[in-house]
Amino acid sequence: MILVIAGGVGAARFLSGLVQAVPPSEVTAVVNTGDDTELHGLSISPDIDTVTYTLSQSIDPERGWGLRNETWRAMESLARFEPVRPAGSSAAPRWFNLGDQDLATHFYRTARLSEGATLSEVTDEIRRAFELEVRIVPMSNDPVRTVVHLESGSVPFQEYFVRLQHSVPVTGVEFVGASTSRFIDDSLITNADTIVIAPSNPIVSIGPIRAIPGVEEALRARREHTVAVSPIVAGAALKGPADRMLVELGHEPTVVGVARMYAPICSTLIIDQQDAHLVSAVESEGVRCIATDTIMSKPGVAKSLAEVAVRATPKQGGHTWPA
Ligand code: FO1
Repeated sequence: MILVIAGGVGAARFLSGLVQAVPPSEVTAVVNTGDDTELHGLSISPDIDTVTYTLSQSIDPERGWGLRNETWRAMESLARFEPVRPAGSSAAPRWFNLGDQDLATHFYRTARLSEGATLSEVTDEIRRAFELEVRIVPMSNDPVRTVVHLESGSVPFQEYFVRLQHSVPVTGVEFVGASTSRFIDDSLITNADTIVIAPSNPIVSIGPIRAIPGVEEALRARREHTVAVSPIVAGAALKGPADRMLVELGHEPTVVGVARMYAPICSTLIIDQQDAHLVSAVESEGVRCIATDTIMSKPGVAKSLAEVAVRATPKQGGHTWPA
């Protein structure tokens, strides 16, 4: 079994390549829920939905979130209420857009959670509804919420990422609830033939998962079987604020900086060929380094990258690869 530690868009693209390289039934994605939020009265799990929508090829390819061929009638209709909404009310937050089809997913998840279902139960129902074989599990069934500290105060993750367009410097991040949360299933880490840290934001996508008690130790114990794919290419993130956050929080926004963050839990880091001149610098951090094409917007790269990643570990995902 191949366990992929996943955030949003980059992880979803990697997973869509991995399921072309090995049978989906051999893959489990454990997904960050620190981005989760309650808005419009609905329970929203953005990274889980991006992984689900991408693997079912329903994702809107431009946005990288939400569904393709989307309409926004419900959101447009909320505008009517803005003039009458009392100050301080969080109703009708039009800065956070929910498409009409996407609403169905949030209606279903919110209703099932309110009946007492766990997030992992609902996530599995939704993944089956989208006819996926890949197992998709939340990092925890307990609430963990990423809070971003700014000079002007602290905001929930989605307010930083969407309402503020992540255009403000970050002074810190906090994973509220992580210290009392339980990892979804320890056997996922102990039994995996290969663990892949997907090309997600090391701080706010991979960080919340590492912050769950016991996870860091469990990952250290499997370090030899763990490979990471750098989300930073030529000193920049391909999408989102990862490079700026690394700098703002005192890390080096390069593949060497990523190697330093991941060295305790992974033995191989895959970097893009644009950073091939940094292979030895990465290896001086105690991490084996492989340079290859990691720009998954090009056809076929996600699959070839996934093969390189899984085959870089001793048990190669427990998969029998064609000779
Ligand atoms: N991102 C935006 O930039 N603007 C939005 O209005 C927005 C709405 C949204 C709704 C549902 C969902 O699952 C994701 C949504 N996202 C939006 C993306 C989301 O903020 C990010 O996917 C993650 O939280 C960061 O990986």
